[in-house]
Parts: sequence; C-alpha cells; structure tokens
Amino acid sequence: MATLIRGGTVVNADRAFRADVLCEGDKIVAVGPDLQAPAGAEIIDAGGQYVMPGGIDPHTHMNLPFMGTVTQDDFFTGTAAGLAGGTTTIIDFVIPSPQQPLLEAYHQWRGWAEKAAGDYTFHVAITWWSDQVHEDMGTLVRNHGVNSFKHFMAYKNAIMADDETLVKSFRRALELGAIPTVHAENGELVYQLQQDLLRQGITGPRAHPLSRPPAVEAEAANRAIAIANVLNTPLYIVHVSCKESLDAITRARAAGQRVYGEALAGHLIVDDSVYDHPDFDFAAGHVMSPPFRSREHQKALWQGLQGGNLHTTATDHCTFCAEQKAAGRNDFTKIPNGCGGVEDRMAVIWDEGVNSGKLTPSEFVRVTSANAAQIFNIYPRKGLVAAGSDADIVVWDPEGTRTISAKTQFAKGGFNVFEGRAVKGIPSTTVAAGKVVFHRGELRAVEGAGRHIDRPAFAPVSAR
Ligand code: URQ
Ligand code: ZN
Ligand code: ZN
Repeated sequence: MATLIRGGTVVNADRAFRADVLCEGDKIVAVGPDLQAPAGAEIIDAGGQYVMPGGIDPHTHMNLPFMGTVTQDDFFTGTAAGLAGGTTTIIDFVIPSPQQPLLEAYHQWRGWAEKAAGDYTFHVAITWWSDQVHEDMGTLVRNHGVNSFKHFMAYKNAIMADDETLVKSFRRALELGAIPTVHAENGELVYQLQQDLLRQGITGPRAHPLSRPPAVEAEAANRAIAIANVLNTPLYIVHVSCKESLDAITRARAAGQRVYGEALAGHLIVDDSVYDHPDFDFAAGHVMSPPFRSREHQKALWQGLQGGNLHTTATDHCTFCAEQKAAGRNDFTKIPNGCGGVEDRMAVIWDEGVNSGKLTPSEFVRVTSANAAQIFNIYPRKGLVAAGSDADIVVWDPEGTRTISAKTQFAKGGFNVFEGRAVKGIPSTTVAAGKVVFHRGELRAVEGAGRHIDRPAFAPVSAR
C-alpha cells in the first residue's frame, strides 16, 4: 500500500521546501521532487498546501476515571477526533490510584487504549510512594517504553504527590534516564481557598479560578524547579497557564537548568471572562485546572512560545458532558475538571499563531510536533517528514476555513471551548501509519489501528 503526496511544500521544524512525499507501508520512503507513484498508489494532490509531520499532543486523558466519573472520549473517539485535526500521536496518562500497583494501572490503561485509531504512548503518574513503586518505575522504563513520570502537585486527598514523593520519584527518574513532569499547583492552597469560598457561600463556577490564582500555580512551578535543580534532573511542566510560572521557567533556563514548558491551546486562546457567563453549563464547561486566565497571560504564553521558553502545545483533552459537570451545580469543587481540544489544537494555533505572524510554519511544526517528539525521545521516528520516519503526515490547507462547533465536532462531550471560532488554515488530509485517515471532512479512522509507541530512556546521567 503506497501513498504519494504530490505538489506540496514540506515543512519541518528546520526548513520548508518544495517536495513530493512517498509513503510505503507505515513509513515515509522518499521525499523529493517529481516522485513517481508505484502502481495502485493513492495520490494526494497537495498543490498550494503544506506537508507537515503529524501533530503530537503530549497531554490527553482519554477514558479517564476522575472525580467520580469517566471522561466522554475513549481512546477510539478521542484519537479519531485528533486525526480529524491533524494530530496523529497522543501522549496520554496512566494515573494509578494511591496504593494501586503501577503495573496493574499500566496494563489497565493499555487495555483501554487497544481501540485507539491513532498512535499513543503513556506518561505514568506517581501518586504514592513505596519500595514497590521504586521497583515498578524501573520495570516500566526497561520493559514498557515509559520515559516520563507525571506528578500532580494538586488534587489533595486524591492523586496529589507530596514533597517526599516528588523528591524520591525525581531521583528515581534520574537513575532510570526518565524525565519527571508536573502539574504545578499547590494542592494545599487550592484546598484551603476552596473551603474559604464555600464557607462564604460562593459555590458557582466563578469560584473555580478564585481558588486557583496564578500565585498558587507559580509556587508549585518554582518548587518543582528547585527540587529538579537540587537533584540535577530535567523537568517538564505541563499546562503552564500564567506569566508567573513562565517567568520561573525563563529564569531557570537562563541559569542553564533543563526545564521545558507546555502550553495548552485553550490557555493560549481563551480568557477567564468565560467564568462570568450566567449560564452554568457554559461556565462549568470551562472548568479545568489550571483555570483560564485573564488576557495578559495569553500574551505572555505566546511570547513564551516565540522566545523558546515554552516548547510544546497540548490540549489536556479531558471531556465531560453537561450532565457530568452538573455534579457541581451547588458546589464548584465537585465540577469534574477538564475540557476538550484534541481536534482543534493545530487549527487554532495556526490561526492565532501563524496567520498573525507570531509563528512561522516551521515554528508551528516545532511546537505542535517536533519538540514533543524530541523531548520525549521519539524523534525522528515522529515529528519529521523524512525517509525512514513514520508516515504520519498532515496536508495543511492554509486557505481552508471552518467554524469550530460542538455541533460538528467528532469529539464527544457536546462542548467546545473554541465554540464559534472561525479559523483559516485547516487539515485537508491526515495520513497515519501510511493510510489516509481523514480527507476533506471525511473521517476514515479505524478502531484499533493505533499502535502503542515505546519511548526509550535517555542515557542515564550521574546524580550530583
Ligand atoms: O489536571 C489534569 O491535567 C487532568 C486531571 C485534567 N483536568 C484538568 O482540569 N486539567
Ligand atoms: Zn493537570
Ligand atoms: Zn492533564
């Protein structure tokens, strides 16, 4: 089975150039001018379009059991929605319950992911600590292609990692050549501010951002950076939402520390005025953590991407429907935290980033695909259009337009934080593992076609 993508401009993180792309099986076999199509090949006309590496979303939660319920998108519907938006690989999360053996949780998630339509791989969360957790981290790195371990510094009385767990886990990650990642919010401060607000009778979605101000995120970002610095580990901070956290990353990087930052498409576009909306479903639909911030923070995050202090864009795709969000109608702390975005990430970042001149097409590829591939050690298999790389490609029509709406999306949950946004620049075709899985609005995702992607450990470095 061959696919020839003809007449386009290939855009990689380093350069853009006119070339055809020939895929055979699940690999790119040739990139160059005037390639000939083998008999029976599917031909994609990419004239006037960009041919880019398939998007990598390094932060999703398909089929997540959370806050007493389970997300609307499972691994099939979530990855299929990603394919429709040009994202061909997701990095999801195994999140063991406290005291749950890591390997038991890992195999549970692997089972759920077998229905995926696109490629996937997992960060594993460290939500508790024991000698067995220490051992299991080694097994996951050596035998299961895990090279990143997540730590929730928020969600007290649930999955929050305290400082002892952070220090022991970061140290273990270093021994194993794996990278620690964090959800940086001070869970104790969130909890106390939540109780304060409830005591004052402030129970609606508007209280959500009041219980998690930027300073609560920045404290945790600074603390994680300090721990990583003392232990000499790299650090990846997920969903950096505010200027204060970005400034902490910028300071650390300027001092030579290896810290990476992730920005969510939602946090780059949506501001906290959504919480003022009188309709509960609308405001609750935007409840996620960290919350959407006031407008100056979006400006700072874009500058972070432009300046190289934020490295990847993600979505934290974690969809709940209105009925599920209504669990918190009388108590905002019970609104399941999470929003969608896996289907729209690339289009909104192109529309807001490239069309405005903030990002070049190559910088767009860097922050939607190549950087995530390099940071999590699957480059150049992923994140590059070149012979030998996986045939994961998005043909991007810079003149194409669409209006984003929950009414027309493939993702589940019936809500979209980008509702009504007209975007210019959209995928015309997505190729995953060499097969056309999306073409001009027609989704051809196949349940179970996605593969688990092993991510090798980095060369272990000596602890200080
Ligand atoms: O915190 C996360 O990343 C997960 C639980 C999704 N929910 C959210 O509000 N971000
Ligand atoms: Zn998080
Ligand atoms: Zn998340």
